[in-house]
Amino acid sequence: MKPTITAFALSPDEGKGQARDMRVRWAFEEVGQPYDVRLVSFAEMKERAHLALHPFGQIPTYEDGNLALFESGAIVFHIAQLHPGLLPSDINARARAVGWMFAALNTIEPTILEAEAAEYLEGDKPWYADRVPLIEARIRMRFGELSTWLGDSEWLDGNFSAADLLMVTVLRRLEGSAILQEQANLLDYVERGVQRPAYQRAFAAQLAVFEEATRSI
Ligand code: GTB
Repeated sequence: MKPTITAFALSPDEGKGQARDMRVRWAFEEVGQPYDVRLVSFAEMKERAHLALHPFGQIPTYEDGNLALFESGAIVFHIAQLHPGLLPSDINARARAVGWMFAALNTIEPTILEAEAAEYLEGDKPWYADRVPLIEARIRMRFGELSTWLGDSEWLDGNFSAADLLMVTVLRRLEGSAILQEQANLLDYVERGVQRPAYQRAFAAQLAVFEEATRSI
């Protein structure tokens, strides 16, 4: 039996790899684990059957046998624990990689999400123009710190790991933005990540869903 994940039936990003099933698809591709995808509409995500898998009515979810998981980070971690290739076997190196997984989702990603949420929820409010530079300064600070850590290393801590997989997908949220362009080594880091064959396969699979959905509209 293959694990099954859920993904957008019609992704708002038009299959550009921004929806979080991309992280899970990429992890599967890195370790060579085939998987099935169940596509869900926005309405279906809020129905009882999906809420039993995901309390917040979102994608992605993961089902394998009697295990159901939600949260892309937890799913990627589970895949990395089941299969070699995404976490070092040395216990200390593994702990550091897990630390960087948390850093991607808990220190870097929230600054980016704050910018997106502010634009979406407060973009028409009189205070929004004053908020933007404050939010951008926080992103710049974290990106600067991350850039200093990375230096001219290829990956965050030794070999490519689940931490890099998550960090690259997080940084990609600002692809094309001036803030990311300012950090040349972060740009190169993202590029190294997206050039990985496993990433390319995952991206193509996500894009194919959108193309198929729009062909039949
Ligand atoms: N913390 C959770 C995780 O990491 O799994 C967050 C999951 C999440 O935000 N899921 C989003 C979702 O289901 C899809 S990925 N949203 C529907 C809802 O909440 O009702 C977020 C996302 C959506 C769209 C784009 N885009 O179009 O660019 C990018 C990212």
